[in-house]
Amino acid sequence: MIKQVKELINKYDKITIVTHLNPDADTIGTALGIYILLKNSGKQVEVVNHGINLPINLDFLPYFSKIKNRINYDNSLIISCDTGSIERLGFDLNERIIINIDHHKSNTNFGLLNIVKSDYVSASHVAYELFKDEYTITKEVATCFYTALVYDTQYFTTSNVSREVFDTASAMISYGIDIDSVVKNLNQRRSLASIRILSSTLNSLELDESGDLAIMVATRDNMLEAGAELLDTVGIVEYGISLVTVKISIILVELDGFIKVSMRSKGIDVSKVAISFGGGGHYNASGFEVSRVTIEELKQSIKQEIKKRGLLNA
Ligand SMILES: [Mn+2]
Repeated sequence: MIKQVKELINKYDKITIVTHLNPDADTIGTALGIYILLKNSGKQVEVVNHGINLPINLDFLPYFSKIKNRINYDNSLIISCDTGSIERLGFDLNERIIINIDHHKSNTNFGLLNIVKSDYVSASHVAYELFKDEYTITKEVATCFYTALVYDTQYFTTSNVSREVFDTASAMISYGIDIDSVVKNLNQRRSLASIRILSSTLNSLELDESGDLAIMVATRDNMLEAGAELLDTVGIVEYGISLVTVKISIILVELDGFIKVSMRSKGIDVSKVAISFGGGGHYNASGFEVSRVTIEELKQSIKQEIKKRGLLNA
């Protein structure tokens, strides 16, 4: 596959690397890693995100400040990172040639070339395996890819972590990256608002009768009171799945005009639920957004969807 990717890259002088809406460390780390290795190979490259709120704790990554919120190159080759559908990029890219580098099970293969490996732990894992033999991996590239991998595996604790993942991480570390700095930046730069919203959201946790479904809610009022933005709610859903009886954990975050839902599971394919509400994701971690519905209505329809699919009957 790298031969085809390289051939396509060689046809373009300018390349635009695009990250997904509500960006996380995987989409940004993957994009910056590819940005650096292509720049070093002599290409003109830009990295873009459709929004304006980037996770600021990632500012230790090389070239983080180069990420723009508009595409400046016309007719450039597009490289999409960690994104399951073209809509999730936020830009109108329907007429563009795209290389799609991802690991989402729900990926719609919207690229001309699709390097989508749903058994890989991060998009950066896919990118590293793709580029390592044909392009130069430097310490800076490895730092970006490693950060993305550590983030998406939640410090090597997700169920898809295998010996091969540790081997890949070890290979990345061999480029001389500062692994202590990566973890400190990922794990010790929280906002106070994120702790406040964590507190009120945990208080809202409800279990169903059998204790296998946990639902939490961050209402608009909770968010305003905590001074929290969407970014501050990342990771709260994991507290639900950490409970011994829980098999599906769900958080509903009420934002301006829509509700954002994130789901986590133990051995249950929640991406099916996400897709039925117009979203997507992975087997164990998925999400979607809806508008024109109340928190209560949405809770009920999610429960119905889980019941209809028999996901908790095992
Ligand atoms: Mn990812």
